[in-house]
Amino acid sequence: MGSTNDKLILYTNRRCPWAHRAHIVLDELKIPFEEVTIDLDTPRTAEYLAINPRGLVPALDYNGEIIIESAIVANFLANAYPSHLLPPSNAPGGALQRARIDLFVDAFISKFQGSLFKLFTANTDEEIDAVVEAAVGAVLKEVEPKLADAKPFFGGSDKITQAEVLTGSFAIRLVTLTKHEVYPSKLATALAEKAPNFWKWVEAVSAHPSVNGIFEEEAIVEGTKARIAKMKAAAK
Ligand SMILES: N[C@@H](CCC(=O)N[C@@H](CS)C(=O)NCC(=O)O)C(=O)O
Repeated sequence: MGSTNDKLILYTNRRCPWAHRAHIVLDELKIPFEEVTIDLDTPRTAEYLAINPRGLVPALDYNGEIIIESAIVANFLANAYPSHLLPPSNAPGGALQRARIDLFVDAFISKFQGSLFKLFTANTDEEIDAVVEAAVGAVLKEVEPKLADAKPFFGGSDKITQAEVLTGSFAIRLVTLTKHEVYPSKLATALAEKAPNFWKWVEAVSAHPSVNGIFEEEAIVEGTKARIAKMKAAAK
């Protein structure tokens, strides 16, 4: 169980949506921590590779023990510091609600977010339209129905939950990148029109201070543009 004596160090980079998950959970739980920024534009130092041999962010140092992988870090923190984010698994209906959250996150990440990676290499209008159609289709099939009772957050909650901890960084990027035409704006228009539960939820999540508090809009927009240009150049 987490305590006020815990010493936490988060190795992170605020540009990274996976690391952003750890920031959301730490902010929501009001856990003090030390933030160490890892430069992702240069090779990882031997010092950082000793902390995380995978060389990725985030990594969490929890009282001297290293935990890696964003979902594992975020779930560990939500379990160690019980809160509104996750019901206890032994509470009535708790295990089931946790399974619903897991299914929602799985659908969002593997079906919807996964389909967006193709935007990075889509060149023609036809290719872009095909990605938008697949992404909207994935939302309608697997995500929209799971948000029918969102109020405005998952499972009828008025506070964010672990579902938003694990998807919020991608929701805010969806709003921001379509607004700046880094992702096609027709993706936002189609989602708002065809998947109203989803779009209402996306907007509520993006407006939440635990989600937008560390979000550096300009840096994310410019960084994503640069990444897309690099991937398109490599694909030529
Ligand atoms: N599965 C990992 C993914 C983390 C990840 O891909 N982080 C990226 C930044 S967004 C990274 O550290 N990239 C460094 C590199 O590839 O050199 C997680 O969920 O923590």
